[in-house]
Amino acid sequence: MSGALVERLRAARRILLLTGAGVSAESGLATFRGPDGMWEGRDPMSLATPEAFAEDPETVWRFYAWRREQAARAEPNPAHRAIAALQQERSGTSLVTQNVDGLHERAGSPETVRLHGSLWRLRCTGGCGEDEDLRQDLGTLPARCACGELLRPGVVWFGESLPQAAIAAATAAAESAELVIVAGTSSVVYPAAALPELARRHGAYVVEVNPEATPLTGRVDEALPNPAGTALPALVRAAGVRFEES
Ligand code: BJW
Ligand code: ZN
Repeated sequence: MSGALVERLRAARRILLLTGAGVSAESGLATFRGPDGMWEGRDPMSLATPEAFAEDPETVWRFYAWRREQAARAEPNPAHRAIAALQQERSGTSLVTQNVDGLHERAGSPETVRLHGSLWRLRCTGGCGEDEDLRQDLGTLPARCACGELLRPGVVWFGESLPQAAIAAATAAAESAELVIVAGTSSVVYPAAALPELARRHGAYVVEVNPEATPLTGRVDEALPNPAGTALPALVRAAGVRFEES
């Protein structure tokens, strides 16, 4: 961690945290593009599409039921908790996540901009507009809406638009941030991957937290090649926020 970064952490009024699946890796959740990212021998990328759902909704529903079970069993880790502590302490902090697992919320993050939706939401594939919290057991999969059409997970698949309000909030946060911390993302999925670049053009100091190099690594002000569960608590403490690991 450079002196310039410590300085920014102390002084920045607007900080943007952009997170991806790697932030939940230390909670035991598989990332998408890692070697452990398979489900029943299939690449999760091949299931996260509207085409896969149209072709075989039951398989896609089973995949998301499995993902929800994994997420429900997982606990937030020090990375999630450090981010929540920073948000609580410094009101100008924004959290924008690509994750759908709900662990930021469970760690106590007061506000989370969810770019790719949530495992804990449902939407109707028909035109009835149903969009609800998932509360009870869905019973037989694929689940059906009261209107008779199929329900689908409330997540964003490839080729689909991101929620308008989320993309607007993320863009505004990127344009006004003095410091951006990008943690646990491979930075290959757009438009999320364009946010650090946008912030940098608007003058932000951009830091990446990832043990592996990504397409973003060469274009940041500082790359910290450490796991998020170690790096984020250290960054938050360097910002002057008291944070206890447990
Ligand atoms: C650790 C760690 C530890 C591990 N600590 N780190 C411009 C250019 C090219 C293509 C496009 C473009 N604009 C749009 C597109 C098309 C497409 C896209 O981006 N394609 C590229 C892949 C080529 N984008 C879209 O379709 C988006 N929609 C859209 O743009 O609509 C308009 C439009 C459509 C078509 C054309 C043009 C415009 C929608 C994207 C939706 C993504 N959905 C998913 C599934 C969500 C539901 C679910 O969860 O199942 O979102 S895909 C998947 O990838 C998921 C993730 O949120 C997302 C990002 O993954 P993430 O979080 O980065 O995870 P990994 O696994 O990739 O990386 C983990 C990282 O952690 C690794 O780097 C590790 O090293 C690291 N790590 N341990 C810190 N302890
Ligand atoms: Zn419906």
